Amino acid sequence: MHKLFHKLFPPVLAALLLAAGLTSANAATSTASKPVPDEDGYNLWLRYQPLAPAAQARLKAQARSIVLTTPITPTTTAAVAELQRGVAGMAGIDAPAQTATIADGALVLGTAATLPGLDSTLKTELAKLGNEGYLLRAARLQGRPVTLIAANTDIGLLYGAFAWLRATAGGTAPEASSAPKLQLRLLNHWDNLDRHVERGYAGASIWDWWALPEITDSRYTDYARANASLGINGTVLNNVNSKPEVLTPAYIAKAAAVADVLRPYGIKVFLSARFSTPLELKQTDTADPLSPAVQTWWKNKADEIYRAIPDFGGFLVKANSEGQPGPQDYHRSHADGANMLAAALAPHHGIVMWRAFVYAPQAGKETDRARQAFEEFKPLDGKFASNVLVQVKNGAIDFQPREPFHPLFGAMPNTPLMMEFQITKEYLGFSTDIAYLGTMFEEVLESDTMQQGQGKGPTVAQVIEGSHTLDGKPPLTGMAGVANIGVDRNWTGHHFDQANWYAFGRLAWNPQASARAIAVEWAAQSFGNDARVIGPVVDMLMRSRETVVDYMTPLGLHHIMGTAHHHGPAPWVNDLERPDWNPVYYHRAARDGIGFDRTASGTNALEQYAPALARLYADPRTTPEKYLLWFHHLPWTYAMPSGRTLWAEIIDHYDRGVAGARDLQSRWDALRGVVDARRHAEVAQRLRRQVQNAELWRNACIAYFQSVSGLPLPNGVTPPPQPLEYYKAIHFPYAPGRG
Ligand code: GCW
Repeated sequence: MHKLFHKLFPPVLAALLLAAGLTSANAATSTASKPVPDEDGYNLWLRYQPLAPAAQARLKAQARSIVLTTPITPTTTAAVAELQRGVAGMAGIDAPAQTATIADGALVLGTAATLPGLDSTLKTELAKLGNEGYLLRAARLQGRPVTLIAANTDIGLLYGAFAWLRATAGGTAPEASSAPKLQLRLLNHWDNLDRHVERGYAGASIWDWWALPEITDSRYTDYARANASLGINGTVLNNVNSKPEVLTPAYIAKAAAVADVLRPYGIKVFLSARFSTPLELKQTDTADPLSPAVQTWWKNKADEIYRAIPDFGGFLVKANSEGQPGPQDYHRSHADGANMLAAALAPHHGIVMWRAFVYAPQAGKETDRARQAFEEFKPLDGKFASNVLVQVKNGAIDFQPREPFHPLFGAMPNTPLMMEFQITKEYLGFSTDIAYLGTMFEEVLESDTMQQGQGKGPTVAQVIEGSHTLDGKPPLTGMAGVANIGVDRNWTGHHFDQANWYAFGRLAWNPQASARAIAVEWAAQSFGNDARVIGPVVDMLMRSRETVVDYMTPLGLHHIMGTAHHHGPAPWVNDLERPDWNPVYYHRAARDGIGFDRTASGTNALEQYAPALARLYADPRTTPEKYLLWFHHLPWTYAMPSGRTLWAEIIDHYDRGVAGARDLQSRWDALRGVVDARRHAEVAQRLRRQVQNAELWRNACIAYFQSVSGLPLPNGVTPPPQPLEYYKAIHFPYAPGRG
């Protein structure tokens, strides 16, 4: 242990740092003179690599010491430790930490009450930043030039520390001040208790339920650091397809052990609750939400959980959806179910996130699947308890490569709606294909719901920020992301999939942030603040999702993936148990044309949107091309604005998709020698798979749609190298991640 550390660090803080395993002595020790070593990706965007000499000199001048003016707590300890780790890595110095003397060039953490001589304008600014905001500023304290990390709480200080490190690593000016626009910024793990991750492509679950509670993996702390660095403040540990056992005493103790590790980082633990838990555990004889015995059971259960986890966040519930039990089993509504659980949690300030991902439980009774969540939930607007949020997927079908925003956004002004994005890429190439979701999340968030007229908003971002609510009360707000994390060394399977975790967290903090700016930040921290890398990596990220849309589901096509696992093309599938599971249900390709008519002449799902939007999209000429076949069934010969026929346009997109995948590959090849060899090779391997995947999609879809359209291929188009039967015979029986 460094002598200076003991001299300057009070023993209590030193002990805490040691316990956390985060002292400067075992922080990254690389210096500017060493070459960048191979990376395995474990450190995510928290690499803290040596800066260029001029930036290092600036950093050294700003962090001669780290002064904590607030009490030493696990959270402030984590903040100081992270700063020491970052400064050590980026500047090669051990910045001594202490709690007393403010010297020139100190990095000072504190609140309005503890920062000596803080000027009144800064105090006023700080007062506006709430419990999680922070302020970063070059300032004078007691006449000494210092760098301030100021906040109103310990968590604000931790977020401020991470923000300062992010700016330093990326060579950008730190944000002067920032506060989150959403209250709940949550990961949803679809992790089962046996560690299988539904739709997981990065190995087993990081939650080792078997080993818990006695054994906690050190990875949990790094998970917490990574999430806190983005401002993620909650995590639902288990799959929405939940099991009753997760609410038994043994599993509550396990969840409590995880909560203890995450708590210093401001991350609350939530659980997915199975609606029929008391019945299945044989502790009640019904799960009817209006049964007093059931209500009492849940109240007692909530009390029991809070005894073990005093800051437990609450429940996430998937009910009456895809076979999960729910209140409708007893002819009760979603609101009855949600409010019963909400009543049990309310005394403890817990919340319920009730998912709107529902579609008719019985085959044969369904209307257009895209209509069903709206039909069930819109009538319940205003009927939910104040500690309930309705969690709505970004689109009305299911996490497709592209979907128009869900019509519920903007349509339930008296109910807090929480966004559910999927970070794991169930429909976008698992963890083999690069698809930066920042642009997809941004596209959804900036969509104009047109509830107040075209161009007048609110946007989806404004809806979830709660700025539209009529009664003026600050509602609960939130965003959830279905996690893409597993035990793979690099956490996400593909190095580039780390960017999706990152982008989700940054957009949950500020839903109006720019996907490109986020990509730049991520690239700088993940690959080095070097223009030769950042430019090309950001270009790759920014074009990647459109590339995937092009080779999978261009022009508004959707859900034509392989059955169950959702990998690869299967537009021909027409024999599944329910019509709305079949790709043919979604593309409706026939001799006369292709696309799903959701206008008044079809299912009229369009009427669920605001009138201004519904009018605009009723006409294929004024429907954005990217959603064309989502809303319209059009002849193959329909004349596109490009001058091509629809048939030729579809083919052109598939060709663009393949060209786009090859382009990603050549851009990456050009970075050989600039990016560390290990990550370069690992990404290059996956890009080869991505090109193959793009070719398979292109060839199979062209072969199939040609068999339906009966049209010749336009001049110059390369025919698929194999007959349709060849593509139909390809199966992926062991594809990962199935439910
Ligand atoms: O996207 C679909 C998935 C299911 C998932 C379901 C849901 C957890 O294919 O695996 O189940 O949605 O969101 O509930």
